[in-house]
Amino acid sequence: MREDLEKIKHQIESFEIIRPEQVEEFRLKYLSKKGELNALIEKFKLVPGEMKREIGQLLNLVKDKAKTKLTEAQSHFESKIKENKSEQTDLTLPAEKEFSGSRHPLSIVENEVIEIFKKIGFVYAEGPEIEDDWHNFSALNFPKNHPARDMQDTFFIDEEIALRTHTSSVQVRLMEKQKPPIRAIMPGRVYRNEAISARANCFFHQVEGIYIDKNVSFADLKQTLFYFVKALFGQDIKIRFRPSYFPFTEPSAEMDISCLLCKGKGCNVCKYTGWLEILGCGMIDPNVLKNCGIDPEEYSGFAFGMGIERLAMLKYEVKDLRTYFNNDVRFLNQFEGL
Ligand code: 2U9
Repeated sequence: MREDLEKIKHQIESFEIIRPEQVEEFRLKYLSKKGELNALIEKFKLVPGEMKREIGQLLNLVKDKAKTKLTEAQSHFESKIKENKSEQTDLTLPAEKEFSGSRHPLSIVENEVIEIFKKIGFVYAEGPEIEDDWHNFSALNFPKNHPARDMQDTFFIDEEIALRTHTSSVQVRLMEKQKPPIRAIMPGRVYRNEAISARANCFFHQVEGIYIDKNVSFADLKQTLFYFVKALFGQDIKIRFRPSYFPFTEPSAEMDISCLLCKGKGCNVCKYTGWLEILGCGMIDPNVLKNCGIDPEEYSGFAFGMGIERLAMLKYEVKDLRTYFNNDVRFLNQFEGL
């Protein structure tokens, strides 16, 4: 019996499995019910008691060897089949669409605004989001008791330092550094201490602009903004100005454009007025020029400011402000390629 086992062990070791059909051949020869190993198990019953232990161990060893060889061969041919499948890809099929990411709608609008102003000589400027009282309020003519300085409207870090409430602080820094003529726009994130809702958030994005030179007039302001809205919303757009108040401009105005949806006829977007409020503007207050080291006798300037969320809401008809910030890819994917 020992010799038989040694012989089979040798045969198993030298059995070459080169082709897939040889896997089954091997199994049938050694491991099936009618295979050679089972025949030996039958013979094992006749082995005398004192040899049972030694022969039994050898029998188990040969059986394990055969089983290992079989499973190795099976997995070898299975992975070969998988490889072949991937090699046989049908090249005539249309390519699968790969999503490459998209720009955020607010970035799209911000970039558009920057490009429009760049064309008429405005440069781009940036500044810190954490500001001191001087650059965010005092230099801009905010009286000490102005409501915007209230804790309810501003996120204070300490008595002197706060998160900027507008990007005007960047203009102040620019004017302090640079002599006129200055023509610049400042886009950026600003913070207001407000409860989050469909129409308000504790932060939003602005683009502000200033133009300071000799003899800059309200007519320059009007024409510049008219050029801007025509470039952004189309040549048919109409504008109107309403008087307003800002601490940093005098006179101040708010500018409306004819409703994009109903073209001025009246609809629920423009609340049946035919007009949409789009930005605030005015002539820079002489006090603000003085605060920033510019002589108001020699120079004058205009300034304007607008919310990017509002522009994007009008452009893409998004009703709820929170849609911009909850990172839902179903919303964001729609801007792919813009
Ligand atoms: C300096 C002097 C003046 C920037 C201006 C506005 C009018 C304005 C709001 C529009 C909607 C902010 O986003 S919003 O809430 N802004 O109405 N901003 S004039 O005036 C300046 C800026 C800097 C030195």
